[in-house]
Amino acid sequence: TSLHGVNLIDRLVAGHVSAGRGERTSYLDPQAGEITYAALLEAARGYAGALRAAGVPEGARGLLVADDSVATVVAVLGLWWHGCVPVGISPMLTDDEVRYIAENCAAAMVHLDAAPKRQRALEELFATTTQFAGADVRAALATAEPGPARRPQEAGPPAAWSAGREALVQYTSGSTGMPKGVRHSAGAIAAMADGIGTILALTPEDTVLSTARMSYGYGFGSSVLCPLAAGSRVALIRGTVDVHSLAAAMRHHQPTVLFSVPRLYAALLNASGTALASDSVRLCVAAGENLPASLSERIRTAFQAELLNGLGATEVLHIVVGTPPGKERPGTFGVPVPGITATVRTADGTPVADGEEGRLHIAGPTVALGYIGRPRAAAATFADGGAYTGDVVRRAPDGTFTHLCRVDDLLNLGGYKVAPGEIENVIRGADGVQDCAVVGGRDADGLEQAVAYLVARSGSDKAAVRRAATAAIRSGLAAYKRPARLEFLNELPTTSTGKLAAFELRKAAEQ
Ligand code: 3SK
Repeated sequence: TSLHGVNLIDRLVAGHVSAGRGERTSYLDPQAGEITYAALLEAARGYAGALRAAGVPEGARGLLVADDSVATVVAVLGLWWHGCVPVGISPMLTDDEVRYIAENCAAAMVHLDAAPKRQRALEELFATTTQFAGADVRAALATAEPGPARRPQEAGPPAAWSAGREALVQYTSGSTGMPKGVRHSAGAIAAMADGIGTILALTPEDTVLSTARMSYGYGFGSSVLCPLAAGSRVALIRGTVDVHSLAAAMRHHQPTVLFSVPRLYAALLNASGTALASDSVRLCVAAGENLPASLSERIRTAFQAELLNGLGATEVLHIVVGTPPGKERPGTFGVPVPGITATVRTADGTPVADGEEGRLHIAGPTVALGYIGRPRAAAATFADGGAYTGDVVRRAPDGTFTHLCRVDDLLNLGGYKVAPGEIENVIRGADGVQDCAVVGGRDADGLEQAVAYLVARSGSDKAAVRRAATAAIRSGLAAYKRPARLEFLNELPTTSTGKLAAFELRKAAEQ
C-alpha cells in the first residue's frame, strides 16, 4: 500500500480484470445469478455514473439500507468509484434507528434493498432523499441496458483515495444511546490484505460463504473486502441466515471457506451431527462471539478442516487476534494478526503483565479514524495510540489471548452486541409487568443468551403476564435480540446501596 494513494476499485476489482481474471465469478447471487469480475466492474462504473448524473457530490456519504446482494456490492463500489463514502446498515433496524443514522452521517443519497414490505416502508421514510434501488441494479446487471442505476458514460475515472481519508462508515451499538458511526480510512481497507488476509490466504480458487451480514463489520470483511482483495468467488445468502438456509447454501455452493458465528456452527452441528451438508470446506472461520473449547473441537471433527477462531471489533475493521490455521488453541483467540499489536491494559492505559486481566488495546493500520460526533465515547475508545475493543482479556506467557467478558454490559448474542436496557424497556411496556432485568446466561453449547427476569404486578396472573411479555418481545425486538428465557421473581435482587444486584442474576442465569 502506498502511503499516499489507494485505488480501491483497482485493488478490489479492476486489478483482477486487467490480470486476465475478468471472466471469473465474483458473486453468486440468489436473484442476479453469477456475476463475473468484469461485469462487477462495469456495474460499478454504471452506478458511479448514475451517482454523478443524480448530482451526488464527490466526498459525500451514501447510506445503504440493504440486504446482502451483489447489488449492494455494486453500490459500495460505485460510491468508491465516485469518491463517496458508503455507510451500510441492516434493513432490520427500526425506523427510528435508520432515521437517526441517516441524519447522523448526513447521507446525500440512499440505496434501498430490502424485502418488499420493508422496501416500501423505507422508500416512504426517505421520500425526500435521492434514492437508488437494489432491484434496478439487478435489472441492469441482467440486461446490461442503461437504467436508473446505470449511466456508465457519465462516470469519470475511479477516485484516488489518500490512505488517511475516510472511505467507509460502519455503525456499532453501544450500551446506551443510538449506534455510533465508526469512520474507516482507505488505508485501513487496503491494509486488511496484509493482516487477516495473510492468515485467511484466500485465492481465486476459493468459494466463500458468510453467514455474517455485510451491514456489520464482520460480514463486510468476509463477503466483500477479503474475497475481493483475493479475487475469490462469494456465494451470497439473502436476508437473515438460519441453520436451514445455511445447510442449503452449503449443499448448493460447496464453499471452501465458511465465515460464521459460533452460534450457527453449534446449530448446524446440533441439527446434522457430523453428517454435514458439505465436505468442501478447507477453512472454518468463527468470530463475533466467544467460541467455547468444546464447540471448537466439535467443529474441527465435523468439518475435518482448519479452524480460525478470531476476535474483531468494528473499531478495528476486522479480525485482529486469531488462531492461525494449524495452531489451534481451543478456548483462546490466539495471537495478533500480522501488523497488529495487541496489549492488555488497566483502566488508566498501563500495560499489565501476562496472566493478569485487563482491557484489550489494539494498535495497527486497521484502527479506525474515530466516530462521527460522540467526542466523549471517541476519547474513551480511541486512546493510547490505538483503540480499546471493549473486551476484557488475559494474555498467557505464550502470547495467546483469552476472552473473559465485556467492559460494558452489552450482551453478545451470536455476534450482535445488544444492550440489556433495550430488551428491558420493551418488556417493561407489557401489561402486568412491574419490573424487569436482563442479564447474560449460557445455553447448552456454552454460548451467551439473554435471560429476562420479570416481576409481575401484584394480583396479576403470571401466565397472562408471560403472554403479554412474549407478545411485546415479538413485536418490539428483532429476532436476534429476543431473550431465550423469561423467569419470574417476586422482586429483583438489590445491593446494600439499593442498586440491581446483576451479579446475582448472572449467577442464576448460568444455571
Ligand atoms: O466481533 C465483531 O464484532 C467483529 C466486528 C468487525 C469485524 C470482525 C468482527 C469479528
